Amino acid sequence: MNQKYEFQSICSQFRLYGDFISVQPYGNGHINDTYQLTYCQSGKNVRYILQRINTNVFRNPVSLMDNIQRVTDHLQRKCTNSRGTLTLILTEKWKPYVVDSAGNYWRVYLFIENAISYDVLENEKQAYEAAKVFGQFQADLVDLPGPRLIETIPDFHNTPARVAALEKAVREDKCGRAASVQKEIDFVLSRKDETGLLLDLNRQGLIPERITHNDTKLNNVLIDNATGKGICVIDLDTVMPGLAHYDFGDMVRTGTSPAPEDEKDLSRVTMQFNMFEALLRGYCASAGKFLNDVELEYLPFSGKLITLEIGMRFLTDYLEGDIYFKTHRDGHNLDRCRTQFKLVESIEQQYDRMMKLVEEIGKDLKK
Ligand code: ADP
Ligand code: GN1
Ligand code: MG
Repeated sequence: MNQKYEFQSICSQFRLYGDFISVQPYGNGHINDTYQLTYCQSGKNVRYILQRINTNVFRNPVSLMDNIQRVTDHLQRKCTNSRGTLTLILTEKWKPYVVDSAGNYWRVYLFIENAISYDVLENEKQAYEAAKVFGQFQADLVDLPGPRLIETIPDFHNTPARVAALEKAVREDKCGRAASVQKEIDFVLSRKDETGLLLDLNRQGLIPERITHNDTKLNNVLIDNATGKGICVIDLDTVMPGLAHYDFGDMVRTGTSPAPEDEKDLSRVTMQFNMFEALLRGYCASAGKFLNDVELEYLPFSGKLITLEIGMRFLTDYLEGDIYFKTHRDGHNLDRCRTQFKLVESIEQQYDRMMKLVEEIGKDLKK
């Protein structure tokens, strides 16, 4: 492996014991650089996750790590087993991160063994389990003590602001790509009026601010290999104040289609109702106890909104020259955008049925 970073020097500053064995790139995240780190401890190989925080995206890594430390400490106090939450490894100086000589920020977590994260879910049980764990995550953070968490990315789910960013990218058209994606631009503009709906409800006091994960892509939850149970929420960089809908919406975006996020064959992209139902039931099994009636009513809408929002972020990045999300081929962001918009259409087609289901579940919750 190309030793781009001074791994041994970085790792030596964390409280990691035994002999350093190896470090290898790991996972499919679009933002941070993730590595699997192996140490030999008393003859046994032990794995860790080492991550370089993307500071182009997270401009204040010190506050971000403070958020994560507060959240993981709080979750650990509630958790009965060591695999139920991420565990940070601190440095020799008891800090949760190391800054290397080039100014990169690094952190280390215990590796959660015998569990897997899925880019595409295989069945309803996985959907139910993953959604239940994300709902429990929100429930566990309801009583987080101390000041409001820092917004690690301000306006992260402010959809109207995301539309404005797209419009700016279209005006500037830095890469001369706008004309070729007029259809996708129009797709967003024709739905622009709906994009402020959740923020309006929040301003009217109908849906409250909560502590939310904000990046509940289904590969950000680990599922136990043996039992199939959802065990741990990972990727905590965007845990901050938000609306419950941001989390449920992203579950619908990433958990209902049988095709991957960057599928080129759009005929494969569809919102599978059975998967939506499993997500909704799983989420309500844990979050049902604190959601109010309006929050519940707008869960189907959140699926549509967040899918549209992430689609427009991919489109914006395509227009700006692929500078935000990691890409692995030409047109990758555009492919991702198109799958999102296809999914939005599929959600729109099944919307009445989704609303009926949420109504039914709402009645059951009250029994
Ligand atoms: P990104 O922000 O780039 O998405 P993540 O924190 O989600 O990075 O990590 C990328 C991948 O690494 C995850 O999808 C998961 O497969 C794996 N991973 C992350 N943390 C752990 C952990 N503590 N134990 C096991 N696997 C992990
Ligand atoms: C990024 O970090 P990762 O890969 O889990 C992004 C999310 C997007 C997602 C799209 C901080 O998530 O907002 O929904 O890609 N994270 C950030 O796949 O921008
Ligand atoms: Mg991730």
